Amino acid sequence: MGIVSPGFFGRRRAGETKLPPGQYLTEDFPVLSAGPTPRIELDRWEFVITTETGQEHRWSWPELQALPSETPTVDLHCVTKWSKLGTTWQGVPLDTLLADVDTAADFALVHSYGGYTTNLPLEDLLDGQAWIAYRYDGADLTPEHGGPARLLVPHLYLWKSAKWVRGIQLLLQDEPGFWETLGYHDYGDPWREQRYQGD
Ligand SMILES: Nc1nc2c(c(=O)[nH]1)N[C@H]1C(S)=C(S)[C@@H](COP(=O)(O)O)O[C@H]1N2
Ligand SMILES: [Mo]
Repeated sequence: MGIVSPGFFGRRRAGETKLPPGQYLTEDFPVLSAGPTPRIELDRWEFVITTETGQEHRWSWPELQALPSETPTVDLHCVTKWSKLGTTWQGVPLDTLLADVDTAADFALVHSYGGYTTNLPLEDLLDGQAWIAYRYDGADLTPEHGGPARLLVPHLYLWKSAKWVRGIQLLLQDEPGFWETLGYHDYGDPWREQRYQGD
């Protein structure tokens, strides 16, 4: 009895709290944006995955909506130390969007409308860990929280969850995004408190 593989409980280690080190709980949903909130008309909206060879895979808004979606309930951890537990979203898993993409890339640089970028290993977008989310708490995602659609990759600090997501560039070599260039950690695992470079 009691033989459970380490990955069985997912990212939450057995016996640990749901609050990563250095974080505090908040009930409200703070808005953190490095610039103005872009407004994107849905008939102009598109999401594009670009491979390292320049091959493009595009989805219009109706095409994204037509894909099977999931409704993950996840905990959010911001590097400014607030955590919000049990948030419910609706979106398309990146597994679905990447399924037909032929790539040898190990890295992803996420691009947003408005110019924000953030980087992460491609494998962190796979295996049910990341979504293009367009609904939050049963309603369309509001512009300040990233609507029409944002990346949701809750196992990393929330700056990796690019709001107003426009596309993902697949890369053979890692390239830092906006906050990573300014000294934030390349990976950003809240459970290892990877806030800044060198952590
Ligand atoms: N495009 C874009 N995405 C972004 C940001 C941003 O400034 N621009 N801020 C990041 C940071 S630092 C955090 S903590 C979260 C905040 O998401 P929220 O405003 O929905 O709480 O969005 C992340 N995604
Ligand atoms: Mo943040």
